[in-house]
Amino acid sequence: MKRLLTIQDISCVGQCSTTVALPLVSACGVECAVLPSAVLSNHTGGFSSWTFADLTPELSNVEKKWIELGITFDAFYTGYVCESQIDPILSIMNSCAAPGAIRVVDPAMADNGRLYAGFADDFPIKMAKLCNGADYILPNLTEAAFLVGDEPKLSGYTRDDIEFLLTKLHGLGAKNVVLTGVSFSDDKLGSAVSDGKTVEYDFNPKIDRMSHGTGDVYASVFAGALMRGKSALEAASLAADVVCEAIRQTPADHWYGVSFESAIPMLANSFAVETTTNKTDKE
Ligand code: PXL
Repeated sequence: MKRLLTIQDISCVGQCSTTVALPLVSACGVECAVLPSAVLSNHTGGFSSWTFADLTPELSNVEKKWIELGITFDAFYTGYVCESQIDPILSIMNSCAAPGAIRVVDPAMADNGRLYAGFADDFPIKMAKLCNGADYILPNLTEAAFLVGDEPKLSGYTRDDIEFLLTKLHGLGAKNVVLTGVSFSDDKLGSAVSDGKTVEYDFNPKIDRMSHGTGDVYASVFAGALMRGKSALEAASLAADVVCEAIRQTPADHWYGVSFESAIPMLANSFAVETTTNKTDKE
């Protein structure tokens, strides 16, 4: 079994970041180790206030211990992190990598044209450093615009705009780019998957509903599926299917996250190996 390390915050309540990554990566059949970068009482997207315990100093303590114990990872998946954590995270990704380890960076910092609460205007420049050398980056359209120094647009991207944006994102030093929130029609929403030579698209029927935490669900399934040998396009497509199912399962009055828990059986089944149980063995 492959071992993935996710580095992002724990929002104790809010169905995002580590509390989403751990169950979803596990449901893919991939061991998920966690390195919490901060502990918040709840996420910052819609709650009126929150507590924030910064665990930056702990990152290098943990790194030293892992080096001493010879602990390595087949993949790293980063999400919501702060400026002071970028260099310690890059250091861990260098010193604790198993041969051929991949880096999946979700530059979780913005949506709907705005940076998340608490991030300074120059934060995207710091996040760009984490994207440099990543095997996969997974920005939404707002994050992508901020990363390359463009004004974010809420709509109106043509296919040429998207492909120009992808070129600029590769210019940050990312090998593959999965750009989410792409739409060329009123009824479809999806992602553009680029390896720097070819761009492929994956679309699902658009669900007209604002949902928090969908980026974390998407990135977690994408990272887990990649580790199970899916191609980037297959992983993107499965991730989008799980997000859609999670949104469909979310009660209308549940505002702070999506009910990804209800999509776990569907996700786990997509990796289920045909097994025949010998009944007599159980009796
Ligand atoms: O879902 C991204 C996310 C993760 N962690 C924290 C957040 C957010 C988005 O608002 O506030 C703490």
